[in-house]
Parts: sequence; structure tokens; C-alpha cells
Amino acid sequence: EPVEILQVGPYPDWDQGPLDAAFKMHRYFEADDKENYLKQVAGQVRAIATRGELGATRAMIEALPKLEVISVYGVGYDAVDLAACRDHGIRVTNTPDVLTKDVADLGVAMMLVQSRGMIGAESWVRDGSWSSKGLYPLKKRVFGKRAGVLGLGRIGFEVAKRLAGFDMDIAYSDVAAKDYAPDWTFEADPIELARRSDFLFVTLAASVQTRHIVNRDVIEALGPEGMAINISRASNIDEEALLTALETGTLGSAALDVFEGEPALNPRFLELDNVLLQPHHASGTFETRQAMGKLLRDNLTAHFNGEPLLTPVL
Ligand code: 8YV
Repeated sequence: EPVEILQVGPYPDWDQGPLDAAFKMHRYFEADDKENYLKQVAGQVRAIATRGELGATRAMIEALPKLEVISVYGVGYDAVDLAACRDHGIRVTNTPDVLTKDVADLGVAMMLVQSRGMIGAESWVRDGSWSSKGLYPLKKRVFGKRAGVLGLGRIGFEVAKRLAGFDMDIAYSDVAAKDYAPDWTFEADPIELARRSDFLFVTLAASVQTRHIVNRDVIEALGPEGMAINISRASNIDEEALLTALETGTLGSAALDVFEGEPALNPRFLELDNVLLQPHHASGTFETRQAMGKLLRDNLTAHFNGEPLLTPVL
């Protein structure tokens, strides 16, 4: 009898095929009446396969008495109710490392695209403005500027490494100075980090503790010439304060891959011309997503073979 798994979100065919071959997958995301669906499969389900942004709620966890393990397709597990997992002895796995460099690449690309006005430049060519209006307006330099990295974990480190290639003056904030940071400046206080930055990268793992760590004070310290780049989770920024700052000009600009309530976003974002909007795709390359899918499956297989989890969270 194959192990039965609750599948919270869709996966690409190259993952769905092997998952369906190895396990009995219950496609929760396709069910119309989710509550009823959970009740029907509750007696059999021993694992949850989910995505970073979807996670698993306490209600879901507690509806499945045979649940043993939750495998997250993503490095971020903030959407999994870890307290509920602890209460019920549920193991949790994620997909770190395999996505780090792609996420860092996209963050740096977002900085460049936004600072150099490349989206507007594309329209300038396509809509004929280049011939009718002439030269494209000048934009802001990136190289040699001051960068702040909030959260020097795996992703923050790769961002900083890339920024060093742009001769940027790099500082970072974290719970403590990191011995693997070369000559980058440690600045414990996020407000001070923002004050000394032209570009502020938000790269920390989201948790209850980091919620709105980028608050109004941090945003104002970054200032009218500053740019905030978020490739982590929306909850790390006070989105209301961010919107107001972008609208009033107390913050220069932003480049965002994540939003409160995504994929629906606050319509105020759509009115702004000083923000770059990306659809949460920093890990979205064929190579990384294939590696993430394999790691998600390998963790499930390891668990049900009684072997150590490859990338355990809990
Ligand atoms: C998503 C992510 O998991 O890794 C994370 O934490 O947010 C992303 O990689 C991805 O969209 C797949 O759901």
C-alpha cells in the first residue's frame, strides 16, 4: 500500500509524475470543499507536501491524526505552524541551499532593473518614445554605492558576494556578527543599517520575531534616495508603512518579489511608478525548481524508509 500524502499546492509535471508513482497523492488544492476533503482523507494521510508560501495551518495539522511529516517545497517554512508540529511530534523539512544563488541573482537583478529604470526603458523603445521624444531620462548609478543586507544567512551572503562585484560598500545586520563575512561592516540595528544604505536588501527568514522588522523608522532611515529590495517574505516589512512612504516620497523606491496576501496585492502598489513588482519567482528557474522537487521527494522517501531526513527543520 503506498503512503498517502496530502498535497497542498500544485507541482510541475516532472515532480508530480514521480510523486504519483511513489505515493498516493491527495490533491487538496483541487478540492472545492476543503474541510470536507480533509475529513475524507484524514484516516490515511501520513504526510503533507506543501509549498513555501502555502505551508500548513494548525487546523490542517490537527485534522490529520496519522500525520508524521511535512515536506516544504521552499526554504521558508514560516507558513507552517511549527508550534502545532511540536505539539504533535510532526517532523518538518524544507529545501535550503539549492535555491540560494537563484534567489540572490534575482534580488541583484531587481536592484539593477529598478535603479536603471529598465522597465520604463523597454516601453520607451516599444512605444516609439525613443524616436518621438528622444533620449531616455537619466537614471541612478548602482556600482560603488552603499548596500545594506538585512539577514546575512545563506541568501544574504550570496547577495553581498554579488554586490562586492559592483564595488559596493557593504554592511549587514543580523542577530550577531558573522565570522564568514569578509570585510563587510556589521551593524546590529536595522535603523542604522538603513541610514547608511542606498540599497537595503531584506533577506532574512521570516518568523514571528522578524514580523515588520522593516518598520516605518527603518523605511524613513533608508530615505527619499533609498531603495528597499525584498526577496524574503512580505511579513518582514510593514507593508502599510512601505506603501505610504512610497506614495509620499519618504522612501525613494522599492523592488518587491513578495506581498501580503499574494497573489492578490494591495491595489495601491499598482498606482505607484517607483516600485518594481515581481510575482514571487526568485527561486523560479528550471534548474532550481527541479532540485527543490527532488529534495522534497527525497525527504519524504527518507522519512518513510526510516532514514535520516536530508534537510530537517524540526
Ligand atoms: C517558494 C519560497 O517556496 O523558498 C521559498 O521560501 O518562497 C519559494 O521558493 C516557491 O514559490 C515554491 O512554492
